[in-house]
Amino acid sequence: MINIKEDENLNKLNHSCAHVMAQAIKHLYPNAHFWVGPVIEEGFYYDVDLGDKVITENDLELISKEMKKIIKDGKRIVRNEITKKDALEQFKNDPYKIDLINRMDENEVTISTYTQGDFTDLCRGPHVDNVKLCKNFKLLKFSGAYFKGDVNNKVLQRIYGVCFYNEEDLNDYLKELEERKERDHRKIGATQEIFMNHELVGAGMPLWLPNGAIIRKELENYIYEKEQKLGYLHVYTPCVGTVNLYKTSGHWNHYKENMFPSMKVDEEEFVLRPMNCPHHMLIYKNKLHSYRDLPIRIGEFATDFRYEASGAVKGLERVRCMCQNDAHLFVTPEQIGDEFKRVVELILDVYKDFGIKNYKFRLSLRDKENKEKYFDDDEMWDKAENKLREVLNELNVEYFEAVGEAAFYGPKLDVEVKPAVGPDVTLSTCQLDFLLPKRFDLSYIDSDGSKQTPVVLHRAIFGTFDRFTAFIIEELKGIFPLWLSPTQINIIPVNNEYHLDYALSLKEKLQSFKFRVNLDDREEKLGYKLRESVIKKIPITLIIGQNEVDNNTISYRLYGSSETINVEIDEFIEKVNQAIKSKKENI
Ligand code: TSB
Ligand code: ZN
Repeated sequence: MINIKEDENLNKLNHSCAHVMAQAIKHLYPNAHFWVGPVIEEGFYYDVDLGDKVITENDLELISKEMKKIIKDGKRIVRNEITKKDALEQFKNDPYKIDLINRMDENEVTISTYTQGDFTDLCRGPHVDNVKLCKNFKLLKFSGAYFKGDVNNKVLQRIYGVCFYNEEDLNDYLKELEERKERDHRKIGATQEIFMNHELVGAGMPLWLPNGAIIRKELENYIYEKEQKLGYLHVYTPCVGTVNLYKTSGHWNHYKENMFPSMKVDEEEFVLRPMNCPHHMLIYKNKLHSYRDLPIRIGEFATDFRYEASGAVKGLERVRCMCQNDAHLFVTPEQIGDEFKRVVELILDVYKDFGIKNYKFRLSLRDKENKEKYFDDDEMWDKAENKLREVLNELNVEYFEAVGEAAFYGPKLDVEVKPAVGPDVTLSTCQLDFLLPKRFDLSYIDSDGSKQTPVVLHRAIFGTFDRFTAFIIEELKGIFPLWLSPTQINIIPVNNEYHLDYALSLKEKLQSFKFRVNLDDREEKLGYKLRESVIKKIPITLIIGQNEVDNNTISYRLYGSSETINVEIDEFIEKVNQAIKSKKENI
């Protein structure tokens, strides 16, 4: 997908189209007042104050129609440069524009307006020469948006659109949008019964259905095995802690807005935990350690709770109750490089297994100005940031740097991926931390007998099982490989009267090998059942008729193929076993 914001020509065109939309809105709703209308990665939007009016689908159509009229009329777009005084006069009836003008310094910026026919907007530009060029546009959606993003302010109507120079590009984009909607894990999650939500449980608190639970269990087994081989020690800890625990760690000061409010039980004050680091620090501290014990890698599939705005929660991707594939690695300063490298290698290994190719490494650094979010120790930060940079360069992986994205306790490497719908999200993360070990007074005895403080690497390979599952649903378009598929084999007897007994015995036999088998014994036509097996994206469908019963064999079809293959049962079992073990897509 092209990034419209970064493409100079498309940026200009979309910006002009936003003005055309504003002009149309002004024609239809003369009392409309406009805030800002920026170009974004996938088009543009404009925030509009329409009084009490809330935009509907029908309005979108009316606005589109009016825009077409304006575009057909073909007025030129003309730039004018004006003084601040003139600007204040010209926009005196537009409170939002006055707000913008008041914040402009005439000595630093040129104040300009753009006019097309009866409509003038305060704007820096640039724009295309004529509204005619905006003809290949589409208004996409609308939502409410707080003025200046502040929940205490008025809700404005935000209308989104997109514009291309030719019809073909617009159609291609609209087709891609449709395809993305089909891939959306919320849609597949519902049709394939992977998860659900219920208002009585609450926003951002998904319930994993049996199919989803199978996928999650497989993911847990998969990563557990990898971590075990790498020397991780797995633990279980409670998903609450006292407020004092989070005061000790610093979360209470630096992470409070992401936490659920505390609750009092007897004389103690508890919080639902947003992170597991404090618990793991205490497990480390439970024993004395020598430098010879390090690295110590404490892992947990740990449930956390975070406050996410109700408008931001999204399926399994952004939730308020999540399960991290978490681990904290306690290392000596000399071991940072090697251990960090092992984590990056594990990330790459896992991504290869899942065929994940579209991702970006982001080195997330602190914002030096933001003393509230980040603890104040420049030397410690510089040391940590340089160390990560050094290892990344050594590993020769491509990455970009992002200021202000670090955790409050240290810089991190994040892996960014693009969901089917909506902005990029972080999947895996590996974070360097010199702070928490100090706050918990952790130590080890060094080779010279001195007491030293370990360094901690926080890492989550899947990120959370929730977000990872959302992501692979979209990557795989709901077509799971055999090892992950909730139902692996669907048995269809051609005729229940003659073939059901054999099908039943087959089911039992296959289940004894721990395959996940469904027997479709409904009194429906073969063609209907076969189609349904495909709709449900089941990897293997067995078709059991007289031939199979007589010869004690099976016939199967693989998802995506119409070829029917006849084999001996033992051969089939061997193939399935092999495919599951090697995590192949199918047999
Ligand atoms: C890695 N203390 C570290 C841990 O040791 C930590 O909590 N890091 S985190 O804040 O970055 O969260 C880990 C991962 O959880 C993120 O990389 C992201 O993939 C996932 N995650 C974060 N917030 C959410 C959310 N609201 N819903 C689903 N997954 C989330
Ligand atoms: Zn952590």
